[in-house]
Amino acid sequence: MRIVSVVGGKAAEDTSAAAYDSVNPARTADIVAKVRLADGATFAWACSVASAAQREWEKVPAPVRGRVIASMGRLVEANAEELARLVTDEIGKPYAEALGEVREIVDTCDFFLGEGRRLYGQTVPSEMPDKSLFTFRVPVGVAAVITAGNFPVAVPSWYIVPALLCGNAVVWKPAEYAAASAHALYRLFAAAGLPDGVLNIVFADGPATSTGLEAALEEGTVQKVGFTGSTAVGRVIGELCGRHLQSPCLELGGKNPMVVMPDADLDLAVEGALFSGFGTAGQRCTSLGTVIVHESAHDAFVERYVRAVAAAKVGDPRGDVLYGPMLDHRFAERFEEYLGWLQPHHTVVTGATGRITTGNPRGDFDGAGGLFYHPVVVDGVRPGDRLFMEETFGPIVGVTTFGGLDEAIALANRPGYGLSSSIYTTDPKAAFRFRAGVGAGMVSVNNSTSGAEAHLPFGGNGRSGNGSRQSGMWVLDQFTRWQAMNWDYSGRLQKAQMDVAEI
Ligand code: UN1
Repeated sequence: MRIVSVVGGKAAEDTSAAAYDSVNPARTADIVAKVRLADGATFAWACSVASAAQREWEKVPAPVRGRVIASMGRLVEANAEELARLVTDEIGKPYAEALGEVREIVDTCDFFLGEGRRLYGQTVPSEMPDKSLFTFRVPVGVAAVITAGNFPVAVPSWYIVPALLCGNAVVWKPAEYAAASAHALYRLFAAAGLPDGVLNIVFADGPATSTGLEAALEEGTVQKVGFTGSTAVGRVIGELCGRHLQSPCLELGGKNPMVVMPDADLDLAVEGALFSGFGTAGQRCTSLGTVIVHESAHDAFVERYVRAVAAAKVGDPRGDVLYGPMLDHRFAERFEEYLGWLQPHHTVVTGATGRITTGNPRGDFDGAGGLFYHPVVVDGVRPGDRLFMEETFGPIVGVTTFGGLDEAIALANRPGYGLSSSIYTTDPKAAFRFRAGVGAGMVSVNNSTSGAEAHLPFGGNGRSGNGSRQSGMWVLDQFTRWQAMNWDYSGRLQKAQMDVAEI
């Protein structure tokens, strides 16, 4: 499969210099797509094309835009299995999870199609007689959507769907290593009746994207940036947007804690820690980072957790496995770096004593050089350790202990991220106290740190983002701006604050 950027409804064939091979991480000799990468100028040009298209798109009544969103959802649903298979082949996500990811796009469309008939403004009382005040939501303009490849179709849809519904145009820059999945979603969305130029897809590497984005911000053809990815890149994008007086939507990394209280159902906690620690090979922004377990439950928890991890199947993502390979070779290399953070005071309790192989952890997986890693559980991590403080995007989970709830909350907050968190307890007081004390944007009680639903606000604080939220009605505030209108029908000039009616 050969893939090029699509701008204004046309393949942007001849603008690219570089080529990129998107490879199946489970069998690295298989090329899923050959991608032509665009340069910065093409990215900036796409933003100007989107800008022109947006001026027409915003005139389409919101309920009609909602109908287009409905068609997008139906097309994705009708092609769900094919899209999920492609996601599995391209990034190694187990098929069942990939299908769930596609379902999340449909959920997002289901939610926003009705928003086209709401998109409410307000009537507001005036302090003066014979005067009415109103608010309207207006589209921001063009949204540049820059996304990671661990959720190559669902997470982009969290930006694209509401942005389009609100009357914006979009330039989407997906991760190169998930280009084929992104292109497939683009084609389904475009087939739903979007006018040319309203949704554009540009494949570009990091440097070309930042040059292009900077030029577009300078020219005034981008009004909102939505970015999902690492905290390091999020800082760069935040600075760039800040220089142009824009506040981006930043959805960054996490070091998501799970607190296990002494009264917790341990088997349930183990199940949650298995799924959120190792599902998607630990490559979710909501993946579990550290289990913070009460000292009285530590030994029992670790014993059961290690047993569950050892029994878990890792391998061919087309089969029934807990997780497959790393997303691509860069993630594999970075994961090996994280393993270098192991300290003498850590106890590696699974993962072949921490010896990492790039072959199948359970044998030679098809002899195809897949990027598979053993699951690793590290007991005894503590504040100050890099393994405790930093996101480690991969199949590794730390374990530490606490004595009282306040200590557990302090440990949960210590790394300074604030995306997802979880507590296992049967005591409602502990659950609510944890909710109030933890700095995370999302809190689970007796559930894992992963697996957000499409109509709740999704997002983080601190090193996990700038407080912007995706999903649900809250995202409308990202993709619209409030416009205030006052209408004076008194027939005279009434001056605010100066002509206040007396009682
Ligand atoms: C991400 O990894 O960027 O809640 C998002 C979850 C998924 C989304 C993860 N639905 O884990």
